[in-house]
Amino acid sequence: MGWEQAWLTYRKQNNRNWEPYFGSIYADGEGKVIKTASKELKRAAREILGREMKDSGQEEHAGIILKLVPDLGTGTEGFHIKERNGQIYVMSEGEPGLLYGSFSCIRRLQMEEEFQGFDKKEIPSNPLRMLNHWDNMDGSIERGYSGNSFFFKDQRILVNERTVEYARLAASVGINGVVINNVNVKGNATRLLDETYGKELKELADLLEAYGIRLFLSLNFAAPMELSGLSGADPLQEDVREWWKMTMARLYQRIPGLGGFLVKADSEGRPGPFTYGRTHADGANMLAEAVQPYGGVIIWRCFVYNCMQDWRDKKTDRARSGYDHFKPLDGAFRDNVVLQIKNGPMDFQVREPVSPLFGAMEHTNEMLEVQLAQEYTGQQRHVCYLIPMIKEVLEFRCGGLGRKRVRDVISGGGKGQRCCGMAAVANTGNDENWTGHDLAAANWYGFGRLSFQMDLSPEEIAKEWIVGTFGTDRKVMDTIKKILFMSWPAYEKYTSPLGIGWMVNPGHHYGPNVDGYEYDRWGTYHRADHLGIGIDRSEKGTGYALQYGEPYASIYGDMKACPDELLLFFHHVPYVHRLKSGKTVIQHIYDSHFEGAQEAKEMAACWESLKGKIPDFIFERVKKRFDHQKEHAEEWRDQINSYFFRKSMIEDEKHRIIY
Ligand code: GCW
Repeated sequence: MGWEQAWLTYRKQNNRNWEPYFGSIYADGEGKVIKTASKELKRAAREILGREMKDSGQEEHAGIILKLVPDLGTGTEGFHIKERNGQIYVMSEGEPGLLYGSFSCIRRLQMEEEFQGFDKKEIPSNPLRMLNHWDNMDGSIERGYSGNSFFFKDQRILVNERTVEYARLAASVGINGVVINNVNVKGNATRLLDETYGKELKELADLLEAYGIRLFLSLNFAAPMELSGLSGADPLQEDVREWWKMTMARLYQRIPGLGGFLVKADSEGRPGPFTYGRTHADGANMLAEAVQPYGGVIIWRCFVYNCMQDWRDKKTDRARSGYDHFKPLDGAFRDNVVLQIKNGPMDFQVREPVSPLFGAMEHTNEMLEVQLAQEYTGQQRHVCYLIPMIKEVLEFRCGGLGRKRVRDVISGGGKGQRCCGMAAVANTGNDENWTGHDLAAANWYGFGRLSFQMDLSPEEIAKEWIVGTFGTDRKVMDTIKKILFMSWPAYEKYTSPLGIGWMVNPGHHYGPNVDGYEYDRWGTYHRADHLGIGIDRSEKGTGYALQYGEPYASIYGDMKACPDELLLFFHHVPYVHRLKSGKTVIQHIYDSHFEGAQEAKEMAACWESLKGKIPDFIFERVKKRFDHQKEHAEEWRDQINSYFFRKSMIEDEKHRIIY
């Protein structure tokens, strides 16, 4: 077929109890999304139970009933499933809720669970649950590790069966918005705004809409100059503002269902309001005003920093920049603007503190951005299950101990906000298995499920994903679960120690290079010398720690209170500094690198124990990646350990060989 079904791989099952339900279906209404829901249930019944579900003209004779119920209390995307006397009612106030409810029933089939007495009400935690694709129109993907784009090829938009399968997978985990093009909008991608791609975009938007997903685009702030030759893109200049209004009016006329736009401005060479001496609120509000009449949303990224900063100044610190730029603008953004904030203040390292911007802007919509594309976490050649990390971020008490968490802020905190939620940089591509590494699909699945239901635990999510993908064999379930939960800690151990990060090669960002941070022309990012390592971000240093509210400003700012795993992010310490664990920093570096590389071997061995239990071609495909990971983990171990051995000239207490 050319691609696989990931977690929607249906296996035949024989459960007589299910039969009464999956004989016929009654769908209340003719809407596009209800039709999809009914189609999906039929497909699952056919492939799992070998049954053709009939359309029933009457509610009382159907096994499954998809029913729109006003004032049900579910909202349009929530659902209520209720089994009663041999019938399953899937109910919602809106069509998308019926689709999510249907996928919930299908998950139950996959998990081999009974329906009798089943009664479940679920309301999505977040209004926006989005995937951001960094796909370029030539078909390449920025930071893509799973082949080429399935949205673009040779400057054209693709709409085909693969797109349908993508929409199914995304909708099945609750994704409701998709940005199809790279935030670095260059070349033809700027033309996504004009009529050049109007027809294809409409087709794509329609296709996605049938799965309850809205299409979003990344836009180029300098589009008025590039498309119409205006002399500038000053957000306060009348002709620029008019241009955007007119452009949006035309675009929304072509594609009324368009969700809105994602904007990267004034960052890494992208144009933005700073050129004109304007603020990011000026820039975002201009666009927000232009899309307001059509219900559009402007998602404005806070990843704004000057990569050419002169680090010799002690207070200069990239980690500070998000907060420094945006905090003063609290309250200045229009209601249909949401700020999209990366989980950490730097850039998707394996360990970072949670960005201090969360919860710091009481009067501004905020949304979380995480990166499933494993740019800094093994590029989908290493396994790295990121859901436990994302969960930690969501649970972080950004408002202070016992106070509000990141999840409360981004979900709108019960204030009925529409403009907030979660976004992930997608890890998908045209590879047959979608994500390059088969186990990386757990991150796509997990992100969707978690964004829909933040109460789910990483364990529950892992279980569902394993069963959907590989079936219910106990040994397969236990082994893959073990691998997933070892993977993030192991990756952290054999790569960068104690929160320091960035020890990768410049450009492609893969593989060990202790001094590889490309934006540091004035010395090494980690500030290691023969005595110590780490960046002083306390009050005496860059002052970054002070961007947090209490108690974090005090905890992070104090070397003794700072948690071990973030110590070098916040402090410069001697190699002989003792951690809370009792070890010295240098001994921790040695030990964790030996341990991590050993754990990579263990994970590989776990996988090998599954031979014969999962399809051969998948087994071999994943084994190859583990073979590489094992070797590469050793390379990491050796490079990091020998670098710090030579720098510090302190012997490993355990006298292991350090190359
Ligand atoms: O991490 C950096 C990546 C860039 C990316 C940028 C961003 C899309 O290396 O490739 O650009 O982040 O998030 O904008």
